[in-house]
Amino acid sequence: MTTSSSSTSQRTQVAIIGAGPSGLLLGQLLHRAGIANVVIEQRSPEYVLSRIRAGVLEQVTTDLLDEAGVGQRMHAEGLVHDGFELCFGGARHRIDLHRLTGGRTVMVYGQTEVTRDLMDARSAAGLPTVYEAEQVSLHDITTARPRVRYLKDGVVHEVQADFIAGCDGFHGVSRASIPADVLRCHERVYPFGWLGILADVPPVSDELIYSNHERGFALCSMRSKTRVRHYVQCSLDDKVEDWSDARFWDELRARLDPEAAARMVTGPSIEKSIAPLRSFVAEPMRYGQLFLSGDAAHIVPPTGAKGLNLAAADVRYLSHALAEHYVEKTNAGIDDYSRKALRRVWKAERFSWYLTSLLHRFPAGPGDSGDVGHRMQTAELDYLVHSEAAMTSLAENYVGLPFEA
Ligand code: RFL
Ligand code: PHB
Repeated sequence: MTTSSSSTSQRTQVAIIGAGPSGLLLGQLLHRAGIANVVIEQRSPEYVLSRIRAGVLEQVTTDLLDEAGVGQRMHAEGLVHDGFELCFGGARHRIDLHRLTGGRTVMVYGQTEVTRDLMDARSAAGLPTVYEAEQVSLHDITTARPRVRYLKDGVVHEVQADFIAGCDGFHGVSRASIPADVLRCHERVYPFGWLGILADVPPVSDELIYSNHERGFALCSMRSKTRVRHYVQCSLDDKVEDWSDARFWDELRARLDPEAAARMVTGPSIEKSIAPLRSFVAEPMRYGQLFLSGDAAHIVPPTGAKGLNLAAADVRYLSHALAEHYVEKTNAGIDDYSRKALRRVWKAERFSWYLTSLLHRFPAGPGDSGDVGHRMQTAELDYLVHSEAAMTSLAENYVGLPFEA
């Protein structure tokens, strides 16, 4: 590194923007393949770890965390789930993931823990990570020597790289650095949000419960046998302050079947937040030497538990493609990255949209009368839980589709 009083310059192979799960996992996989990388993050590590998000990992994601050498605590503390329950019409119906998919399961292990494990591995390996980087900007993206510039402690720093990985989430700078006439964005914003709480009480059931109720969607999830993560569909106008803990628990109880409602243990929330729901895809996922991964390129509504898993899938394709570039000296993988990643992205978008449409209360459409939307959902749910074919389709999407060779 060369240093002057007001600027520094550093050289690496891959500059990674963002220290969320995409950026940290990519950094770890590249490191294991012998590829130098620097991670540049605008927030502090504490802030990154304070965001409560995903809870369900597909088997392909847990396999990738193992490949990155960070799966140990997840296997010790995570909960393997063989199925989940759909609740409607006052009763619960089990989807047996294990039986329907020839033995596949999902892992309940919080995104916060995944991120912590990746941060620990990164610092143990002594890999460079810049936190609290301000004014991050991308330069010369379409040349062979792209650069990332940022400000830290009043000093301008520059990282010169072969490639830039844009892993900086939906509001990041990477996608915004691609010219508008190159990028095609597809978006649907749903007319409701999810209010989520975290509480140290035992789960309602051993497995997750997804509930379709006239009052709105509800989800009972968990982080461990002593910590729950619950959600209720709420209005986009609602504020967290409108929802006392008592109001939340009453609303959740009202949206469950009588048996689950009776078993629910309540307690003070330790986190409460509202998330809007959207489907979003930006195409292509490559521009020059810049590759987008994770929420920087796409957002799914959380109903299908696909966001983090999709981010991990992008990172898998990108890490393998970059390893091919450096080790086998072929660009075939990086040239095919966007097409391959988007094929999987759109399938996860479809599944997440489908489950969102099936389980939430929607405002009546212009030609609707009576309660057509809710009746259609109930009929579809009734069909689903009595059709082996329909349940198999749901299960194989939920556990995660296989990767393209
Ligand atoms: P992240 O996690 O947003 O991380 C991006 C990082 O980039 C930083 N950043 C910048 N850094 C430098 N310069 C800039 N200009 C920057 N701008 C931003 C940010 O500070 C941040 O640290 O994106 P990433 O890594 O792609 O990971 C994506 C996942 O976080 C997301 O898809 C999931 O959380 C979605 N999700 C779920 N996914 C699942 O697979 N299973 C689930 O069960 C699940 N549940 C959920 C979810 C998301 C939720 N919310 C809050 C939308 C439940 C909820 C409620
Ligand atoms: C969660 O535990 O946060 C969670 C679980 C399943 C989902 C979404 C979120 O579909």
